[in-house]
Amino acid sequence: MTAAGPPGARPLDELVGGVARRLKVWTAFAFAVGIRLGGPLVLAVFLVGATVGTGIAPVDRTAKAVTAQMTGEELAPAVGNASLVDSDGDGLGDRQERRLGTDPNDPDTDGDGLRDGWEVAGEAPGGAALPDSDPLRADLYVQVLVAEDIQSLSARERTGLRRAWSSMPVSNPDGTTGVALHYVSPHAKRLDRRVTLDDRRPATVDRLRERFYRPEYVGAYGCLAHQVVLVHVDNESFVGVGSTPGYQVFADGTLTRDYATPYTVRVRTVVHELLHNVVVGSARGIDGAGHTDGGWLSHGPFRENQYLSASAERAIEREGFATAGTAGC
Ligand SMILES: [Ca+2]
Ligand SMILES: [Ca+2]
Ligand SMILES: [Ca+2]
Repeated sequence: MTAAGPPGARPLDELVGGVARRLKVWTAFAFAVGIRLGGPLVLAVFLVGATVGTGIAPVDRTAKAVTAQMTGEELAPAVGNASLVDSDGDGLGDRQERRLGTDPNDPDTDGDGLRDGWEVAGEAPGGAALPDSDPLRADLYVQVLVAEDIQSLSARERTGLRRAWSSMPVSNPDGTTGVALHYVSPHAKRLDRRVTLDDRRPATVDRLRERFYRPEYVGAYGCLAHQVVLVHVDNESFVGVGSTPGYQVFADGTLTRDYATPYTVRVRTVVHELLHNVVVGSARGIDGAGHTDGGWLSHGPFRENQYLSASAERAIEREGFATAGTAGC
């Protein structure tokens, strides 16, 4: 893990007119992280195929491999069965992909890190349900954990978080724009403990990540769902952290003020940190710490920065979510 230095931090009270916690600084930073929990997902696409039904080939085999393993009576009908060909190994046969409009040569047509076969089946290997997933539209699955003494996200905040992502100008293969954010459980899980983040050193954040991004909390969603942990941040220099790429963010859950915007400060923090999870920092217009001049990924005033910058948009459209196979998952 390498730490990205804190970019130019600006006091929150300067940004929002002198209200809120003095000296609390709006900043966030990205740090390279290797998710070590959960281990690599085994692409047992054949399970997906079994779920999806007819027309789905054994997942991780090319047509050549499939036919090579067939013998005698099995071989004859299979040779002429183009539906068995799964060129990209995503659990959907080429023929079915053409029918659905997905790319038979790209296992993740919409670049959201979820394989086409999983999205069609609505379930990932391991049993994690992916309700409302769409292989032609970016989906982001989010789990919210709330530390003791922290208010759960209100219905308005949950709607705001969804709205922030759905309004992003990211083009999808089906012609729509935006990212569909889904909560993996209807209500945030409450931790029976107070969690305080008092520094943002990678080692500290890493310890918290290992503590909470584990099956006990994230269940079958390891390497699938992005975990949002609302905690107490006892430090004047930051309000949240997010790994890049990664599946977890921490945000100061005490910042419930909304400053007359559709988003409370903590929701804006979560949007910012989740973007760090999925946007790589090397794209043009994005600095080494993963920040942009304006928009959600900037440090700017809340009111004027509720949009996705063109550079972040390009990064997502070209590369897909940075977590798609690059975070040790
Ligand atoms: Ca396929
Ligand atoms: Ca996908
Ligand atoms: Ca999708």
